[in-house]
Amino acid sequence: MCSTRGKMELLAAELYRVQALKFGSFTLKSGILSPVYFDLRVIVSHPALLNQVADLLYQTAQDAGVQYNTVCGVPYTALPLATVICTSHLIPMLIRRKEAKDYGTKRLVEGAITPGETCLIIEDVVTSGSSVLETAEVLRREGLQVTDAIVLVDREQGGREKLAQSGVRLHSICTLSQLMDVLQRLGKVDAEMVENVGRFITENQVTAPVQAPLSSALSYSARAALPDTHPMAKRLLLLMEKKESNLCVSADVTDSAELLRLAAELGPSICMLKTHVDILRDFTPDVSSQLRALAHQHQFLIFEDRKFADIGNTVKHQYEGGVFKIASWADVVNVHAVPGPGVVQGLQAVGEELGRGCLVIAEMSSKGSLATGGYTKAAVALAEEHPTFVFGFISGGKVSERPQFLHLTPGVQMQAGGDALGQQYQTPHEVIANKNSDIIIVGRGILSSNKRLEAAELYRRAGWEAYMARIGGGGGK
Ligand code: S5P
Repeated sequence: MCSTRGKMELLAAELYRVQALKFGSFTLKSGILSPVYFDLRVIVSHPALLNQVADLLYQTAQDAGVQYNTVCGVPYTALPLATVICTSHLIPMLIRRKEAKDYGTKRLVEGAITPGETCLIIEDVVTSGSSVLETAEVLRREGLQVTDAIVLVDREQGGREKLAQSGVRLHSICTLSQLMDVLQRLGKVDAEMVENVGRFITENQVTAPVQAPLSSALSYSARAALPDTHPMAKRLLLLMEKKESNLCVSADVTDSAELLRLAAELGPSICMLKTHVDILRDFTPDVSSQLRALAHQHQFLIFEDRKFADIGNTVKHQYEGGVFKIASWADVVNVHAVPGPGVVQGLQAVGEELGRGCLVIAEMSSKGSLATGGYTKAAVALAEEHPTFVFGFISGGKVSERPQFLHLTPGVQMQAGGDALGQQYQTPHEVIANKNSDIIIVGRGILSSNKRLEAAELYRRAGWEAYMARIGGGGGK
């Protein structure tokens, strides 16, 4: 909000004098005709004003109690502002490259990045919030947290709400209406212009303020940043963004050495490895510890597809003990909803304190599956009732609008079809772009190839491109 009246008047008068804001009739980037136009690029030619704006931005962050480790300006206008803030207050800065589209070879962010740290975004003017959001996404992909953005002017056209929906709080030195009031007081604009601008703001809202976006339109990293996202979902969403992979390989092999070879070879391409540990003919505890080491090395999660389906007391033992001691090495397990809440509660009693996560089977890919309609609804309700342990679903597509939940879909191959035992396949595009699921689970589509890595990369790219198409981003790697 506006700082003290005197400071605000000084700022408004200076911005007006250097023509950083102009009145008339201007065609904006979007094609809309606007009675007011900001061009903050000119302030680099006015060092005292540059300092003044930087100081107010810093003060706005202080007043709002924002905690951060680094600062990044939205390129290019806010770069000098971020620089002044950082040099004046000895804060490490990050620079976002705008031109490096080639993700594979060029760094998108320059400066020392410590994943987990919080980066504050600085911007000159916010209209729809999309420029701030783009920068936030790039930073989040590097493992940074982005919780707040500070802006000189909020044009009040819906950007604040849009950013809030993506987990970014917007703080402004002033809003366009406040700026207009000050300029009217100073005699720079008349009442008619103030009214004109007011009408323009009301008639040009870029997003309906209260309408939440569909969860499928949000990026993985934005969903990771939501307040109630389960820590396991958050980890998974962030590593998906980082590796540009929404591929889970279903490692349905019967030989332990082959399982480990698969994990080592495909590890860099996947976000998750799904196991059926009870089909291994030669399982030893050493296999699970080697698998964990590979998961750590290549940054993927381990999902034991055990499909627990008994009373709470029994599944607790099945999860914790027996030969496999699943809870000790699997990040994620899944349950059938058929026994009711007890099955989740039994697993949760073991898994929650180990930081594990669970998926509820809401639908199945096999022909004639009974998990449809009312059963699927009940499975979704079961998940919603246990948000500290359950973070998503096994399903054919999106079954819940809650953006914190992840959807994982098995029965995926490049061509739709099926096998002789009732399995039914959908394509990666169908699953991710049309059915709004989040992760493709692929078994034989990759395993039956004699070039498994190439096949996995094919699926990774197809899954990622479908995701980019869904959220409206560019191409993949
Ligand atoms: O509904 C389901 C649920 C699961 S977890 N349908 C499935 O096929 N699965 C599992 O996904 C199945 O147990 C197998 O491990 C994998 C699919 O393998 P694919 O070879 O057919 O891709």
